Amino acid sequence: MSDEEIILSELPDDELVQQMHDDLYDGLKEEIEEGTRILLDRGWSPYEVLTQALVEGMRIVGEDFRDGILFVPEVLLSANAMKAGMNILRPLLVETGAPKQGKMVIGTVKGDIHDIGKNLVGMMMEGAGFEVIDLGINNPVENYLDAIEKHQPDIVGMSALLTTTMPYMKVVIDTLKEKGIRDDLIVLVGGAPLNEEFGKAVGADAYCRDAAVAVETAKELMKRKHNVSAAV
Ligand code: B1M
Repeated sequence: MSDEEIILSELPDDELVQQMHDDLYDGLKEEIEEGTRILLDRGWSPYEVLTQALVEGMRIVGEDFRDGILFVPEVLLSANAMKAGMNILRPLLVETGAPKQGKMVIGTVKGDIHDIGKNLVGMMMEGAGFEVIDLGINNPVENYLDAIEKHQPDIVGMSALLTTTMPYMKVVIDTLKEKGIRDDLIVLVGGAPLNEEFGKAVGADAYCRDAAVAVETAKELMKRKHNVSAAV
């Protein structure tokens, strides 16, 4: 069957998800939007669509990017298609009416322009009741400092997807220490090349494997922060 003949709405769930992985791979924005809506109409939760159709599709793209089968222009199209799907899910993930939890400033660090994971974390944090100030990509330490001064967040989140940019997280944390504000903040870090050990080494409060872990960790550390301030 050629691509033109595939009618997404006629595919059973598993084939539709498979087709969405292919469409994400091919950077087909409209098809991803359509597939996202169909799964939602069939009763899938926004989180299931996000993880099973979109994030999994991007994982496959990542493998072929690594292996030199896909190149930057193609991956940009995939990223575009992914973002189109995320735009549909965003209001659904965000408007959960969850009680207010706290405030987070989040950004991708200097030298790094990957933002899909960071956006996802922002969305999920908003959905869990956090106010999120998104600094976007390629942030030097000054951007974090300015945002901290302006917004007085509880949490600072940093994202890095490159092994060359992840060390910059330490620059930011060391600067927070120099300014004497490190201990007022919960610092969370994340991104595909990081791990728990790296999070500890740079002095973060926690490394978050994915967006769901970021939400759980943020809630847990906020609870502890409140307990500590109540005890003093
Ligand atoms: Co780039 N890229 N890329 N890329 N890219 C990777 C990261 C890479 C692993 C691909 C590969 O080789 N397999 C590789 C890095 C290798 C390395 O460093 N060892 C790579 C490379 C090399 C590059 C370029 C250098 C390529 C080039 O120019 N030759 C270049 C660098 C540009 C730059 O930043 N200066 C580049 C460019 C690009 C595009 C622009 C084409 C595009 C980005 C588009 C965009 O983001 N708007 C892109 C993409 C899409 C990828 C891959 C394929 C997918 C990343 C992604 O969006 N994943 C990626 C391959 C991979 O990661 N496997 C790759 C989906 C997303 C949901 O997952 O971002 O991991 P992730 O986020 C997760 C968790 O990590 C965590 O939660 C998220 C959701 O669950 N998390 C956090 C992330 N941030 C968090 C922050 C937190 C908490 C949790 O704060 C509290």
